[in-house]
Amino acid sequence: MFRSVEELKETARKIRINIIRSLAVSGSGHTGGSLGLTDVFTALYFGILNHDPKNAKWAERDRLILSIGHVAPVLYATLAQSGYFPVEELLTLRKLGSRLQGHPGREHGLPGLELSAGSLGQGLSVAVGMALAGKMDQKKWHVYSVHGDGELQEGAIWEAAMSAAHHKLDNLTAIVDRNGVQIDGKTSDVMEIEPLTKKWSAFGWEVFECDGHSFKDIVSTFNRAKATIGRPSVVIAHTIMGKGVREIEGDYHWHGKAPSEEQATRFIKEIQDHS
Ligand SMILES: Cc1ncc(C[n+]2csc(CCOP(=O)(O)OP(=O)(O)O)c2C)c(N)n1
Repeated sequence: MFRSVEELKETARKIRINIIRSLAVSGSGHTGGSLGLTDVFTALYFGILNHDPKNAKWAERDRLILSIGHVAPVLYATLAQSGYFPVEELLTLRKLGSRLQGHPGREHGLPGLELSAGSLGQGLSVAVGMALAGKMDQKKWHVYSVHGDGELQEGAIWEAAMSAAHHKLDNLTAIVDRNGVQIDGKTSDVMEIEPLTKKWSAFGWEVFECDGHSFKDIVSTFNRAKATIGRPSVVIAHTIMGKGVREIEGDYHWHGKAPSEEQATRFIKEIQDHS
């Protein structure tokens, strides 16, 4: 399902606009990380994943685990853009009875959602279990799990990382949103996670890095990661929190804040003008 870089850019623009619209209507939620991960999600769903939005439970699909449930708006907007459910449903974000809760819950029946998430540090263990099942059943599908850099401060991540290497899970690719910030500030101030490539490497993983806003780089890096044999792979995607809106870019205060209607109008115009 390869798309041209221009098509991916246009799709990412639509997704960013829908993220802002949904957050402005809900009045709460996580804007910074969602905008920062938009290019990675666009590349995954429109250029990498083997999936079928019309048949969300297709047994042979690649699995994408969102471990950082708080950036649900980017997952929801990407799933809707892919055709899993109507784009208009994004405006029900965080409403009572909606399938799109602030942190994703499978009990609400949203097509394309693989994991209920929100409590940080758990997704990699789930991804390891899925990848192990895929190996046992000799399946060809690949498991991707998305993590925050602040999330890597959770000990459970490293327990899962150790087991993935032990079981030689080359059908698993973890993605780290390396935006350098978390809820309370810079990761280097809250709890240093460097040297990150050496850490993953020491845990037995094949390590890749990419510019998380260059589609060419993201797509080629994911393709190389998927080709890894005999060990799990991790892609450290260098991103900017809030990418696409200058007022938000790099500002951790936007980790968990939604735009007002007035801000949303300005932000959407900025994204539309930047073509
Ligand atoms: C186990 C657990 N502890 C704390 C939180 C609260 N929390 C939500 S997001 C977050 C920061 C995560 O940082 P990062 O992974 O870098 O995400 P980003 O700020 O880049 O979106 C925290 C502490 C949580 N959801 N789960």
